[in-house]
Amino acid sequence: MDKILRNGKALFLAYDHGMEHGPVEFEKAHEAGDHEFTDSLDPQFILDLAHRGGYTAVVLQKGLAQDYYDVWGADERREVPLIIKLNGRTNVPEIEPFSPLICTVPEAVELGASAVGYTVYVGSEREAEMLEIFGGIVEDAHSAGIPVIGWMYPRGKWVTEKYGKDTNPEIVAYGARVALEVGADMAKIKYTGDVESFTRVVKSAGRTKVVLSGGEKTEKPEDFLQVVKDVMAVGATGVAVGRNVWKSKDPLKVTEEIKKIIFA
Ligand code: FBP
Repeated sequence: MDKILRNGKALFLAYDHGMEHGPVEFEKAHEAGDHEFTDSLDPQFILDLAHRGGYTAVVLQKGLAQDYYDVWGADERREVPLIIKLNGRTNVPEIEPFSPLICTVPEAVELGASAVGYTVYVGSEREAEMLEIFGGIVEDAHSAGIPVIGWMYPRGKWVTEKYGKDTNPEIVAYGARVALEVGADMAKIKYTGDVESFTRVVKSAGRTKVVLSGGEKTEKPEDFLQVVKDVMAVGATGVAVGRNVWKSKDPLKVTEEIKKIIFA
């Protein structure tokens, strides 16, 4: 776990959106940017950003790990550890949320991963399949000596029916607890909207570390930074951020602001 942390804190640059949201997400980012260092459609741009920004790890799907990370400089690879996201899906089919496995733990290790990530759509009709696969991943990763991060995202018609929205604090805390129960080392969790409820989320996760899942880009960078402050104040280990950095006008500047909070 220490490999993907600095002083016990996590600052991950998330870049699995090409799979989850499609290129349109990066094009919007490009249009919004006016900084010399902004072209998030290009994976190399993200790797350079991760390096220049001093991220403690970068999150990629297997294909990018193979075509970009694996051929990156040895110094850069050492300085920016890799987290491979093992499953993924597009946002095209209108079906109950399910994210199939794309990469195995041995493949991820072969590609140089220091940790692996896996999305569980807690509450989905297909939750049982995802939990079963997740259990196997925890076993494989721990046998290989690397940590597992659960993207614990409540989602699906039952979540909407029973909890109203997927950021309802009760179902988010439930997701955090599931990560602990399954044996994940870290849970990536969306913000519940207020400090009190997020405190309970962190407590629900027990000894499973909690990292904030960045979320959609906020209109003002200060709003995102306030969320980072709030979650760090109640025991989060750090953040996994994507859109609030590489969709911003100045990704390196926002990165520095986040670092001031996380490594304070
Ligand atoms: P962001 O910081 O951009 O929200 O990235 C975090 C993340 O979990 C990504 O890893 C993932 O691609 C995306 O959000 C998924 O978002 P959603 O499933 O809510 O569309």
